[in-house]
Amino acid sequence: MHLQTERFSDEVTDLIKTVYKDQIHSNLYKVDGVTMPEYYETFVDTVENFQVRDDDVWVCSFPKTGTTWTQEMVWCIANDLDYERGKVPLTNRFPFFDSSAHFNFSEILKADPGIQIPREMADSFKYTADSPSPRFIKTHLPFNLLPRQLRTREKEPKIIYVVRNAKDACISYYHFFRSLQDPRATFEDWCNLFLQDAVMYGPFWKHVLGYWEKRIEDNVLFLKYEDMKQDLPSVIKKTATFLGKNLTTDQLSSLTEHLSFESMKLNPAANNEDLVHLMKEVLQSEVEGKFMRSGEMNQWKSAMTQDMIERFDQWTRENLKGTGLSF
Ligand code: PPS
Repeated sequence: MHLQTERFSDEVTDLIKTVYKDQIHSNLYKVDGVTMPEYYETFVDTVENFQVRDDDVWVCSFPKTGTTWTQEMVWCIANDLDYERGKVPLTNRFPFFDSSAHFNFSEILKADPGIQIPREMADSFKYTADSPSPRFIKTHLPFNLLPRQLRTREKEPKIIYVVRNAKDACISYYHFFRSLQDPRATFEDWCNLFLQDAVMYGPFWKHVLGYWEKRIEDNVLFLKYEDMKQDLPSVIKKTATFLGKNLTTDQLSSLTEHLSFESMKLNPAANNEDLVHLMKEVLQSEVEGKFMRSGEMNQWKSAMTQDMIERFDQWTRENLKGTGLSF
């Protein structure tokens, strides 16, 4: 399959290289309007022709918008709060479909045969394809890059999208990459890249709106990180209804507790520490940083300058005008 590709200007390309130090992430381009590593080209056909199943459950999101939180919620509801089976790492129970596009693991293994790469990461597409039903699948791909059977509705699995306000998503994304990539770039450089749609999976608003437009379809549920923070039990109930499940009052309160930031941070099966450890090993980063970092809303109030806040707000207003979506 051929998708249209486009390069960034030299100025943006230089900035990208100050943020990402590894080969794959520092070579970003636009494929069908989406910022992806050139290495993604290797997988375009695999993704396009991926065999979707009607009983799959897909959690889709832009990075750092509450994906892991939503995955754990969805998995627990769909599996009748089976906390015992929930001790298996989330990356295994709920594979990250496009994770193989981030690292060339065969090259990494050639350089360092001792490195332990879990099956679900070594070839995430194959691992997902081979998983037994019902499959739970995470992806950061925007709607226009999803497998054909999803886009055309030839298959109609459940799709749950989660979004977070752009400023906090940008801050969370920065800290995550800072801990992995030890960048020369400043936070302001990162914000500039974010606003220019030059971070992986961008443009942010195109990503969000691609799924927002689909929210009216029966198989799509659209959630907000901020609603989960403000009233988690209501979001759990809404998600349970969407998944065809009924929770008792006790189950609702036990799941609310299980999904609290404090519980998830301490839960080795859901706090992604193993994943971060592996990525730091691969990227040879020694920068401190936790996946479960702050878990708060409105971090931008103290993290961004007034000028940057205004730029983000203006950009948000322009992109959301007339869409009915607001934050
Ligand atoms: S990823 O790597 O894209 O999948 O990251 P993602 O899971 O989307 O986002 C990580 C941010 O979500 C926060 N998080 C939570 N917040 C509140 N409550 C719970 N239970 C929770 N679980 C994860 C996590 O801390 C990251 O946000 P920041 O702002 O960096 O803390």
